[in-house]
Amino acid sequence: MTHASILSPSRFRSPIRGVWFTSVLGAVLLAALPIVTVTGFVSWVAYGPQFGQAMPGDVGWLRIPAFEWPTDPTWFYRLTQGVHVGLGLVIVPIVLAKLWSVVPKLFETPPVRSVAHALERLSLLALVGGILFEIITGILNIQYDYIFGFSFYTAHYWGAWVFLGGFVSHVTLKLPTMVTALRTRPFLELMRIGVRDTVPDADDESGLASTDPAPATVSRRGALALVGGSALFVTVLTVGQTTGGFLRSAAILLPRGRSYGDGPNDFQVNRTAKAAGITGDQTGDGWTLTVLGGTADIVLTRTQLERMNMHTVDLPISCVEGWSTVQTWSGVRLRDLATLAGIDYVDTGEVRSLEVSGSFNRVTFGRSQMMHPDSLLALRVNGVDLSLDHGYPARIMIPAIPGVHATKWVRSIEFAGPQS
Ligand SMILES: Nc1nc2c(c(=O)[nH]1)N[C@H]1C(S)=C(S)[C@@H](COP(=O)(O)O)O[C@H]1N2
Ligand SMILES: [Mo]
Repeated sequence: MTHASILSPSRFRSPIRGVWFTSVLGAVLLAALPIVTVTGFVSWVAYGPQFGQAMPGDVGWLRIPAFEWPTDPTWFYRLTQGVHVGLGLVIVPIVLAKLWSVVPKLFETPPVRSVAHALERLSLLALVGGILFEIITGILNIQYDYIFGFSFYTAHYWGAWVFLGGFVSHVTLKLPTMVTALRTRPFLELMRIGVRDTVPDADDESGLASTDPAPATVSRRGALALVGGSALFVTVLTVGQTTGGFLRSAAILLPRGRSYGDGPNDFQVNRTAKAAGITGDQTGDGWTLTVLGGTADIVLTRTQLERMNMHTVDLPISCVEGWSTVQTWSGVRLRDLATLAGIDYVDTGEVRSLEVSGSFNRVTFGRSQMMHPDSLLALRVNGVDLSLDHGYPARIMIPAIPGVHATKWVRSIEFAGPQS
């Protein structure tokens, strides 16, 4: 027996296989995948390509038209990225079911029959390979230790384009088939049929139906309920990272959901002070903030900052990993710091952390992000000093930015005017 025969169509004998079942799953994915794709690409823009911060940086002509990332509504990145990761996880069972429903076709023999057929197969490879690659790299990135030797961002970005190429060609080729299949057999009618009355689709010419169907062990209704139930289960395991509350302990797919003590600082920590190599000496009484870009640099102690005008606002930390949390931050407005340094027109601001290594120890923001009345150098959260893990003595909090730019353990801020 050769390997191909293990996957030959005759071995897949469920009578529910066929163009109708595949089309139902296809229709759900057709609605969901564009949302996952667009929210993913939008995240690339949120990192600030105009400041050389989007990853990967050099993407040639596959550059997404950059727009200035908005600061309002404050929950914008929370929504786009929460949807990207959340929906991306929720559709995993649906993707797997869809693959199950077409698996004999993926391994059909002969593998290539004509030029047109070869192109169709190539687009399938891009589609299936692309989506599995995106799911696997995405899931690995939200776990603590990303295990690949290559950059997640680069891999996930290029993988997305491969997937998109496969997706667009596949939809172009198969949409008419899907629409016909769904029109021919009304969904609700089929949902009334139990296991005993489940029979193969009549004259299915798609090549998806079993050539030698066995008696049904599950109805189409039962199979779709299983897939839908799995998607729901993933939802329950996922939403707690964003909603908080009791569901947070159920958010096991996103491991930053555990507890960090009981106090006002008990919310997700991305990278602890210890992991970032931040020591007590650096953040003790000797810590100062340097503000650069004015006529003279100014150096402020934490006590001096505390005496400035305090502003309090609810802002989210929205991580690229999909989790988010809204907390109440208090601190000094960034624009007040600019004024103090004698700068009247700010074009960009560059923030640096005490953290020496890592790609997130320095970040540049645009004018609207620096000047927003709710953009803070935060000193306190929920009425108490920031904990060391949340960035004590001071961190950046700006509306609608990706969490990765909410720099902790800030050491300096440099304002720059136009073309300086
Ligand atoms: N200096 C520094 N700041 C940082 C990070 C970091 O690794 N180093 N991680 C960022 C990321 S990815 C996120 S999501 C937020 C998380 O903030 P939190 O740990 O206070 O929840 O901090 C950001 N600020
Ligand atoms: Mo993050």
